[in-house]
Amino acid sequence: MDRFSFLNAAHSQLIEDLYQQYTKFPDSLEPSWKAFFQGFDFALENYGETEDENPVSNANSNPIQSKFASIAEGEVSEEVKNEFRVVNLIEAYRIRGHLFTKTNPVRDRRHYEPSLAIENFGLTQADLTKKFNSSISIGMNEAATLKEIVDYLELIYCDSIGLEYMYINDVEEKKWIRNWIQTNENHAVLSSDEKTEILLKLNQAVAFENYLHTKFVGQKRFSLEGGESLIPALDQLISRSSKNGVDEVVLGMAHRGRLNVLTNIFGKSYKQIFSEFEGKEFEEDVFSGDVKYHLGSSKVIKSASGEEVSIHLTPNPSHLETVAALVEGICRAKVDIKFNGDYKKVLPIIIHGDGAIAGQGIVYEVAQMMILDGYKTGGTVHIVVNNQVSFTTNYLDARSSIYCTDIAKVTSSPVMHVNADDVEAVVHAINFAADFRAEFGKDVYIDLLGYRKYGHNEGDEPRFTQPNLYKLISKHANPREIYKEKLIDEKVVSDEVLEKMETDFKALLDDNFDASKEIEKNTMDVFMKEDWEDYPLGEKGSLQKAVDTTFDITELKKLALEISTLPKDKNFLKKITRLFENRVKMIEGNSLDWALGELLSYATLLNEGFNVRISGEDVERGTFSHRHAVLKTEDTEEEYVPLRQITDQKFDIYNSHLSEYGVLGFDYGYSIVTPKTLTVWEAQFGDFVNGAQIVIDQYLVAAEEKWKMQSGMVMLLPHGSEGQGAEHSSARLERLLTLCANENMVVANITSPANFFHLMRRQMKWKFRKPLCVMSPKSLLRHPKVVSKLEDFATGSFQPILDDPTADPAKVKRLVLCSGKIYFELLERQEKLNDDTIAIVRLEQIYPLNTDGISKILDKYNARTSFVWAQEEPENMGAWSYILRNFRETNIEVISPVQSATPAPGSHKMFERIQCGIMNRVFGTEEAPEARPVTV
Ligand SMILES: Cc1ncc(C[n+]2csc(CCOP(=O)(O)OP(=O)(O)O)c2C)c(N)n1
Ligand SMILES: [Mg+2]
Repeated sequence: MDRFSFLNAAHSQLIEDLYQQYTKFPDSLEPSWKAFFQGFDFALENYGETEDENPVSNANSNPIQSKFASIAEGEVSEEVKNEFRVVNLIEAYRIRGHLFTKTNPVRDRRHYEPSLAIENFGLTQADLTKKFNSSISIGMNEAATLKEIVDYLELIYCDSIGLEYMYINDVEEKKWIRNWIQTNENHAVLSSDEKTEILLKLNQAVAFENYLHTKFVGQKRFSLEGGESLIPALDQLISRSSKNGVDEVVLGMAHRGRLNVLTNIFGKSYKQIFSEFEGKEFEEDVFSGDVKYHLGSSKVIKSASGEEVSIHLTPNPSHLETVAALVEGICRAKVDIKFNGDYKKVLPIIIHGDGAIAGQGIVYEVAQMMILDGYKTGGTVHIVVNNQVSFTTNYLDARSSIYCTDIAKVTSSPVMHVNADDVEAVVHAINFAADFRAEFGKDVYIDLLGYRKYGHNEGDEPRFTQPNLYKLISKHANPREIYKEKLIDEKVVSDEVLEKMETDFKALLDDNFDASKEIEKNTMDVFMKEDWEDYPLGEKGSLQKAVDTTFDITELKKLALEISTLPKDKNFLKKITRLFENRVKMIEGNSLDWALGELLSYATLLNEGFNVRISGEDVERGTFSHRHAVLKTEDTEEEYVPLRQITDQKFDIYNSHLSEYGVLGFDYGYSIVTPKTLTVWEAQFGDFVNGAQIVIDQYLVAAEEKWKMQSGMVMLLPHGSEGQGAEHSSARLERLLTLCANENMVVANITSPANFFHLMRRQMKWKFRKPLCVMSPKSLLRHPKVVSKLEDFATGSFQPILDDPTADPAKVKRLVLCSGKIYFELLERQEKLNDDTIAIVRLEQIYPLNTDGISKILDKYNARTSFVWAQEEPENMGAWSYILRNFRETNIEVISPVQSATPAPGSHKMFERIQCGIMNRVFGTEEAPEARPVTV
């Protein structure tokens, strides 16, 4: 047998690592380990007969094992071996203690092997009374008996809190965590007042749910029962964080317990909630509102420590976990704009369900933001309201990981699993989360392990699917009763005080119930209202009004030259130098391309006091290498950002991680806080936007109607059929257009740099905010005809329709309406044919349609003129269905590729044939013999 079998493989590696660290940096180790190795060296020096004088020189040797091996078996005393065994036991508690906790309030935990029984570590019952020095390494004052050590470890690692942290690689973080939990054996130290306050919050949480249960029988409320300690937990998190320096808290949560949070944390009046149960309409006619358990709120409250804290509950759609991305974006915007980069001022809290956190991919996308430059928020506190079930699905079917929180390991974040029935442990875990986040600016997870008293909603029968569990739950006392008993035992509160607490609150609810009857129509709290005071909601028709987006031409040229001139003292790649020289030539030659148009829109907005944030995959250079907003010097890779040289305003541009859903959600969140920041998200190719479809459907297009929440978010979606195959051709314009109604956003497909410039500037010049989706160009980025003059930028305005500049209405027989890149193909054919019987009109803004402008153009041409919509997307895609719906009274024909299940063909030859077919049909020609007729 191995002489050192008491050191199992994993632990010998650990000790090996520690020993290595000790030999290099003895002071970096915990004092107890340092003392241990000093003793070990002493033992070696005094008793060790080394067989190999220099074991480290042997490449295959393991120095520590060699050193151990060098001690003759008989020379290691049983005490030393036992000391090692206790070290192993301690290590095992740290690594695996969380598997053996008392964290499940209603049923036994799964069984894990090997257990932490001392016999599994080579120790015996007889050792329990022996003293060991390893006690010092766990924070005990002096050598302690094994029994004392085990009891102590049980308290720290295996009571109502299970802690996972041993996967963290950062030594400082681990050390800090260890010190934190070793204080008072990882148990809360609370004054009587604090305990009474906790009970008060628990009473509110429990009594509120009971009240709803009896007054609104069977109505959906997604009760918190079984997880009510969330309320004292949030209360504590806000006050502890406020003590730690946080001024604003942004919360994202789903349905479960939301009404409880709205009332008992956000102070929404009980009567308002009761009134919402009556299903009354909202005050405003034009706004459709939302169900009560999705609504948001913003309040300033006084925390228990007396500090003012702004708290926000982000409006939430049904789609679980989407809101997490928004919460991060909202917090980041606040850090950037309001708190001057101080991440300690804003705290993001995300409340998850156990099913959702384990199952939804966006959780991963958001977790990966934790320390990314463009997306970090100084650490998020995640709380899982873990009721051990997801709708009807058992946890065993809901995940492969042991814990629903295992995502935490991706970011090496600590997790505390805590028994939701032990409210003091919950508060303690919350304090840990608040302190860890404040100390390290990283994410931390609290897994609040409770149960769900009823079915998924209150009309559901849970016993259909979990009969055994629900037998246990039905007999289980609620957490208020459990805590009450404890406080009575401890003589912290008397029966009379408790009774008064309960009757007073019940009376308050009764009064509110009566008052709720008086409310005729419901009103809605507007999320983050104070940030939007200068931007009232746009009135109907506002999107059609012209906006002054002009800019002084001299200043414009100056800015253009400044952002196109590189500093002489930095060394850039030759290609970059040439590209920038070429930009200067374009400016001097008064023919500016798309990139210049885009960059000038940012430059002028910055110049006027707005900020710009652009994010997305590879946006710094630009997927198509057109933007070059961030340059790297050739030698040192130093960053140079031309747009930052012209202004003190913020020009932020970030390459994102490879995420659409998470990043669009984040940037959308950013945009709802910052009306003065042009917030742009660019998809790598437009088709990838469907990965973020949930954000578009649930927020971007609908938030104003549901929650009166505005956003000036811009989405740049590269779109256009360019023979690259089925993918990368379409941003699914058709889908976006089906989402347009009530002026909820702008959808544009732009063909000139100047028009794009005005469109982007209009976004910020409006006195309200609307999302903007741009079908943005690929090949047009470098098309020789896609250029504009400085005057077009300086004096023009956004043109929703571009009429044919050369058409003579008297000669025109066919009016072709189109949008985007196909215009240039039509134009090319027209010029080739020298055909003046056809007028080509471009829709630059597809939604909302400028119907007056279109009517004026139609009126110019005579009644016999035929009217055609031409598109390169298959007939079932693109804007055709939308055009048809909007031109019901007009006799309009479509020329497009035939309907198809994919947006474009796989073969380039076929693509050419299809494009040529469109031209042939528009111009009535038979060119390109290979062109196949395109049916309509
Ligand atoms: C993305 C998404 N898929 C499905 C649903 C439907 N749904 C609503 S609640 C729920 C179960 C959620 O379970 P869990 O996260 O554990 O929260 P709980 O309701 O148990 O608090 C499901 C599947 C949803 N709302 N969102
Ligand atoms: Mg659940």
